[in-house]
Amino acid sequence: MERVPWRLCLLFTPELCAADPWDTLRAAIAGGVDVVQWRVKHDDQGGATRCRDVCAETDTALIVNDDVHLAIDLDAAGAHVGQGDMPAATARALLGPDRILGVSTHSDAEIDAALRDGADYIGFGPMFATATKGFTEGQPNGALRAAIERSTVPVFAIGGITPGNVDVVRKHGARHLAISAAILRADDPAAAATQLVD
Ligand code: 3NM
Repeated sequence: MERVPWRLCLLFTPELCAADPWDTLRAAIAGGVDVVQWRVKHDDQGGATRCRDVCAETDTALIVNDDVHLAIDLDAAGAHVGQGDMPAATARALLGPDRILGVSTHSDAEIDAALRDGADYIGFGPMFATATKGFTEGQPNGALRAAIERSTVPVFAIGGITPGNVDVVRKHGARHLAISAAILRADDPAAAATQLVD
């Protein structure tokens, strides 16, 4: 089995959901999300545990954003670190060889460093402007394809991707997506996930 077999990552932040977060999470998974990233910046052990349990109902992989210790406590599949979080090399050492490490990247230098530090996948973005992280513009045309060619591990395109613009990202070579608002805020999260994965 591939080390990172997933295609559609949901960045799950309960407060961003338009409807009940747990209904939204279950619907997103039913629609085609195959890895969930718990992305909550404050301490919420109860929420994280519930997220782990909902993922377990369907054997959906769980990745914890930023908090490597929480990832280990929850026995999650792995952890994801951004450029301002714990250094990737430290995260790699703490996670050990079996858990997955994801790293956010935005440039060639960050991609090279992430690979050197042992990332199993990288996020690359932003593809478009997105309020979720306060980016006002996307990467230039061609940047995603260059990142995919440069990387030896799967590249999750991220940032402002919606069912309406996913074709553009796909044409630039994307085979892996990481999505927050377009699923969490959708009227029908399952349908949004299905449109993205199709
Ligand atoms: N990281 P949405 S863009 C968390 O480019 C995050 O590193 C990004 O959420 C990066 O799908 C982003 O709502 C926001 O735009 C993703």
